[in-house]
Amino acid sequence: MTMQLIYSTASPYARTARIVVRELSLLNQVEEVFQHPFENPELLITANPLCKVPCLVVDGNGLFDSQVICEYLDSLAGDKLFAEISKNWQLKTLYSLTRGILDSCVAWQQDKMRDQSQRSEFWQQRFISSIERGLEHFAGRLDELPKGFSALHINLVTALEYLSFRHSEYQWQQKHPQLIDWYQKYKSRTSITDTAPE
Ligand SMILES: N[C@@H](CCC(=O)N[C@@H](CS)C(=O)NCC(=O)O)C(=O)O
Repeated sequence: MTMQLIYSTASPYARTARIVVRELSLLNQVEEVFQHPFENPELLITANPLCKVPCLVVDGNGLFDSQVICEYLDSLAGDKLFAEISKNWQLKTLYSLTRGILDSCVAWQQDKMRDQSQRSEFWQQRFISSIERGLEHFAGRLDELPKGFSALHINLVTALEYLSFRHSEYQWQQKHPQLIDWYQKYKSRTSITDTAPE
């Protein structure tokens, strides 16, 4: 069975799905199709009425959003990346926190894309504060994360690299030095280097 994963290179959500594909050695079953959502491509709109990436097309049906795609792919490969998370409410909550941090990072970027006069200092500060508190929460709990490389690790590495990519002025290494050693352990994995945002 060949599935199509519709993605854009800048999307951190799409990146998590692409990392999962590589971690689970599913590249031979998943064809990655680049589409820019702002161009409203037919393939994407047909598969996902929200016209957002990522979207996985399986037997003509769209699967979304990124969490659903990642969990679906993991189920095909024998439940590796979510195994510990799905059995533990605290880990599930930490996983949700990684998604919330990604949401704030993307919302902040969307605000930056507006004309200067339409940007909101209020909302930017709220996004930045939630990112800051979220990463501090992790900085104090690194020993509570799943032992192996998991879906939670994937989201957190993706969030840190998205900050470097879109919000370098945030200087996450300076703000959260406890996360640097943790990040160094994972940043050279092929799944990570292969999917770096452009
Ligand atoms: N909750 C969704 C968010 C997906 C999302 O917002 N993707 C963005 C790219 S980062 C997108 O496609 N935006 C297009 C739009 O909002 O029209 C997920 O986890 O997949």
